[in-house]
Amino acid sequence: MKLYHYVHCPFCVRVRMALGLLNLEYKSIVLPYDDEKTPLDLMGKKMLPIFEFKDGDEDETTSNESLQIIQRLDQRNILKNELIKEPRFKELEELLSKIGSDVHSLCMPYWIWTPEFNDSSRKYFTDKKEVKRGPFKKLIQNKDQYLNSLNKTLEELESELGDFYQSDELTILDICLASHLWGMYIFPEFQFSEKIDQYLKRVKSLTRFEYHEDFWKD
Ligand SMILES: N[C@@H](CCC(=O)N[C@@H](CS)C(=O)NCC(=O)O)C(=O)O
Repeated sequence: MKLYHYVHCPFCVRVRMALGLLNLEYKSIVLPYDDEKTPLDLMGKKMLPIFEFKDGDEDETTSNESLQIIQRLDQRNILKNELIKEPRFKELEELLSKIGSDVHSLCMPYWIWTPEFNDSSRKYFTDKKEVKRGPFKKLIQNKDQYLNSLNKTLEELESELGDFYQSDELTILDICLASHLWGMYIFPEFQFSEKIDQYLKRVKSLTRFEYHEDFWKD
């Protein structure tokens, strides 16, 4: 099995966390962000994650929808995947979109300096993202605005956290939430509250997740 992914992409992180939790072996391929050809050839659009299931599976063998990929991998339904059909998943999606907006504004200017990027993919990413969000320099100059907004959301989130999100067991909701928050570990001097940090560490441990492991393995 093969996963094509971007390290910074929360939807890709979802799949990596699920693969880790399920302890499944796969080939990890971090695509340069400016590689348009590979995703277009595989799926007809430039969007990751792309997952290639083992040859011989009856269903189609590639997918690029994180939740579908996870549902198919999680054959014993350890993550309670039916939760994505409940109304509370809609609520979580609204929360994720609030979190995602601030996390992206804060972290994109830093993600581009992580080992995932080279000069050409950094330029491609910056040019593309600055169209929507404005110059990265301005995002950093206005960081307090995004940090205040994020901290307010995180304060509200805390009341929903027991050991896990609205649950004492890890579910698909935690995979979605933790993967959206994870990028903030890159932001200089940012600290999650003790409660959220411990929560993320619990998810990390169960999912055997190492953010940049692709760059440090033998
Ligand atoms: N619905 C998809 C969303 C995946 C997605 O939005 N991926 C983004 C990266 S975070 C992407 O590949 N966008 C195209 C691009 O950035 O060029 C999923 O859940 O897998």
